[in-house]
Amino acid sequence: MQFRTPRVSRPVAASSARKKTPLRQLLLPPILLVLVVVAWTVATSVAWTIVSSIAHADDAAVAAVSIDNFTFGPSPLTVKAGTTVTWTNRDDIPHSIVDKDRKLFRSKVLDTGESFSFTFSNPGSYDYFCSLHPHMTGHIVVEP
Ligand SMILES: [Cu+2]
Repeated sequence: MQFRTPRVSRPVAASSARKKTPLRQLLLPPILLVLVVVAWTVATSVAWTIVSSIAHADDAAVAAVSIDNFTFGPSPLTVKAGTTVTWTNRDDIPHSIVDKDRKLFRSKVLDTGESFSFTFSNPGSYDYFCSLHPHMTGHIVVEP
């Protein structure tokens, strides 16, 4: 009986208060840790998805052809459907780019340093030439 009275009146409140504090201290950090780890995982995966999709889009979407010394290069050039090909005249005389059938694309006469772009939407095999120097020819293969 002498033990019970002190236990119930004072130490219970003290011990329950003592118990609550360590419990919070023990439980909260793991929860915060889990939240931080989850947030970090989501953030990094979202960032990685964005970065890789941008890198992929850059890889697939554009290709370049240089016109130099009466030559298109690289030729043949193989690209994926949807790629935009840009021809740049690096020769010191004017050139142009026209598809063989004269139906798909036709640039204006490009002076030195000027460019012309065309997006190849459909898979196929495309011959083109320079209308000023018809012996200048190039070839592009568009894959699905
Ligand atoms: Cu030419």
